[in-house]
Amino acid sequence: MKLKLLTAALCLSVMGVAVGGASATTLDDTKARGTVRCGVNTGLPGFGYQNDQGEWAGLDVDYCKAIAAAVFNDASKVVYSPLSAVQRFPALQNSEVDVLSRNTTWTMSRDTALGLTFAGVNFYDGQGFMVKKALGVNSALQLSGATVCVQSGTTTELNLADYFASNNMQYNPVVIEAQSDVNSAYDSGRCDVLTTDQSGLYASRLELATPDDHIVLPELISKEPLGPAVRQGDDQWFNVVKWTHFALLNAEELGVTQANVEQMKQSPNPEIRRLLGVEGTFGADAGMSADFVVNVVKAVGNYGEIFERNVGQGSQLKIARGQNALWSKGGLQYAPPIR
Ligand SMILES: N[C@@H](CCC(=O)N[C@@H](CS)C(=O)NCC(=O)O)C(=O)O
Repeated sequence: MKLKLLTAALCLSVMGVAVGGASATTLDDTKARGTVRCGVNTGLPGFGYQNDQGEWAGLDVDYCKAIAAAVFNDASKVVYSPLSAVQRFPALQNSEVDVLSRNTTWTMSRDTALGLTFAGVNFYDGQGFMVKKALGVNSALQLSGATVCVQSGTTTELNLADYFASNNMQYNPVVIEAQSDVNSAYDSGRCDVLTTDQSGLYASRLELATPDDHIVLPELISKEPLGPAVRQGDDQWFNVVKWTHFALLNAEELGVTQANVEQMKQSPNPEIRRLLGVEGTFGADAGMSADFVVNVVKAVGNYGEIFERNVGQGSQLKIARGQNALWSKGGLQYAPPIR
């Protein structure tokens, strides 16, 4: 209920009210306000959702906390705005949020026509399909003629059309704005198939009446590199978000964890000393404190810790690291050095 009211209020402000643009830089405004305004999912387990205590949690939410820890040394200094797929871009464009951290795919048109800038990829994903086991289907190529539930305003809707057209298959789309309604439509049998990012399928399956009656098909029909985005035209803020992300990856690569970050400050390894601000002026040059990475890792852990806690083995989702492993472990996650 609380969530619905919040979303409704936000929706109104997206449609009607012009919230004043940034007067100074986003970093100055953020510091003056004392909070980071973070656009998150309305409720996607593992990524952005409110837990049983009503607290925001998830991999994307930990990025909001990491940015707040980087700027304020206080991960609680975040104002969360739950945004649907359709609401998310206007909210960022109209300066209602400072950063969008919400399972959003980095695409060319979002970088150009929408005027956004992606600060990196914090989850390499791809679009998949879920069906009821009882349908007896084990490949997406058997789905011709199916009714497919899909959310509007997403890359998902576009990829779906491309996939069926390029495989000469027919389908009946049921296009719905709110993902919770998409999920209930599928659960109630209105559609044979549910399609979204594979991460979202595993998250949605947990919320179905009988999760074990459904399978995620093996095909991935698209690349969905998900990551935090900011408005174009403010390189200083872009750097804050980008280097918070890179710091999380570099911390994992260098073995700096939430538990050992304090003692790692004594490390003789020059890369660790630069990362933790013991040497150099890297943090200050970016408008943050010298030891911003210490504050970030103390608050949320390194990237691997964030992953495992929210979507990996420490979570109900149990998603494998796969492409999200570090480059040094066969994955795609790679950060430039602090130099
Ligand atoms: N990654 C895709 C899809 C993102 C997306 O919005 N996915 C849905 C399904 S997992 C979602 O998060 N819906 C929740 C909502 O809109 O409240 C995109 O950026 O367009």
